[in-house]
Amino acid sequence: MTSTSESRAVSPCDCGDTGFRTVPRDDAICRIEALLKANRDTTLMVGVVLVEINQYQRIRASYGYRFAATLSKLVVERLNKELPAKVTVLPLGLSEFVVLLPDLKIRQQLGLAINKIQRIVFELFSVMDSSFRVNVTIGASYSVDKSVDAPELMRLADSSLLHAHDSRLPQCIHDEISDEQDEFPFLELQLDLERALEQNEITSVFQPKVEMRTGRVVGVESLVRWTSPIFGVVRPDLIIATAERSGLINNLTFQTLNNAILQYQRWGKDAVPIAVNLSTEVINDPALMRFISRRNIWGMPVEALTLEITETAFMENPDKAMEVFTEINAMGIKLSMDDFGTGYSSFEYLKNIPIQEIKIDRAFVDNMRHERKDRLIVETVAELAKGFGLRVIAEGIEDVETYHLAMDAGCDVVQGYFISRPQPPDELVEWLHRNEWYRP
Ligand code: G
Ligand code: G
Ligand code: MN
Repeated sequence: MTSTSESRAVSPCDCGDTGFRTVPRDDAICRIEALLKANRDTTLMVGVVLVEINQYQRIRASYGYRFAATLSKLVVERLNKELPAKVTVLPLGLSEFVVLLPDLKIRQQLGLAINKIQRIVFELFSVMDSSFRVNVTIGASYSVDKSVDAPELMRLADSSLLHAHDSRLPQCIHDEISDEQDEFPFLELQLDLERALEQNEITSVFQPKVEMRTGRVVGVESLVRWTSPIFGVVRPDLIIATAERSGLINNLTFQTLNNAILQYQRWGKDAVPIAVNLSTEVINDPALMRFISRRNIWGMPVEALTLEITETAFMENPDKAMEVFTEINAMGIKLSMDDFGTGYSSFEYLKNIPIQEIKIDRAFVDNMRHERKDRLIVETVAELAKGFGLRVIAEGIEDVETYHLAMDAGCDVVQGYFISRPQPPDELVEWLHRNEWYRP
């Protein structure tokens, strides 16, 4: 039997075709090309807006394909209905649409169109008898430059969408991404990071935390450092972001934990408690729990280890984080909530969360010198934390004035360039012996 495409085609069955049909990307690019041509002798610009429904796989997995496809269809229909007739909406996939704006006079019109799209989709949809709210991420481009062709305009929109995702932004227009980022060879960086992890090239520096009342160093925070032979010094946030994006974050975390343990042993009688930062991805991974529960390989008492996690990471999946925190705590390891004040914690979680320490974000701390409101925030957080029996750290103390303000606000411990910059292990030991930090 010949298997022609016709004989293989599936005809709609009677179990309810959703009627959702996508348009190939090639066709969309042809449409863009036609719009560019029509504008060739004018100053008008073409805008390309990619709209992606967030968590689409989750919607499909939870409610089923028919529900998800119906929702997609409703999104397209509503966009078509509410946007001006000259605007084209094309579904590229179930969760991805492109909106073509044919005649922008100024860039601001693109921003307005994006706002409008967000507002249109955010209104409740009713799908198969239930109400549903959609969140989207948007990446957009426009033909600022007459030399730009349709495939390039599409690429710029794709790159903006990716950037929005990576930076957790609701939207991004291509001219908001710096050239540096656009041209940055992320793939090469990723490969080199993978190699560096295999060859133990990642090191840690340590920044002291000092108790104000006694002047005692109560511990250090370990911060990752890496000098790549290809890229030179790589910023820690870029190291972390690259590791998260490429599935290397577990390796990186194990490495930093190992660094901390080894360092603790090497310090011998000079050893101080060490805090290690954890990123969100790691919390959700059972491998972390297995790693830290193998206590027999430890050359470090569990009480000497603190794990820091940002408030934002915690709130991404608070129930899961609570569960993991409880387990970690049960092993005797301390927990610290980092960058506090930037992540919309609910008091409900704060009330029950098994942590021992709160670190007030340095944005508030640093601004105490200038704004009474920031002083008030630090005071209030300190009071709340103390009420809950938690240690309060003010991070990012850069001068004596802020040091005193932190003390007056009721913080227990300070960390920042004023006390000490993060230091390599040997220098830190010398520093501990000199104990040269300012003690009022
Ligand atoms: O010095 P600093 O520039 O070191 O660090 C920048 C950011 O990177 C901070 O927000 C810090 O929490 C984070 N960071 C530093 N080291 C680590 C690490 O080992 N693991 C994780 N997950 N984050 C780290
Ligand atoms: O997010 P986390 O709190 O882990 O970040 C620690 C980051 O803060 C590191 O990048 C560290 O180098 C930086 N840092 C530590 N002390 C200071 C300080 O006094 N001022 C500034 N600007 N950054 C600091
Ligand atoms: Mn930290």
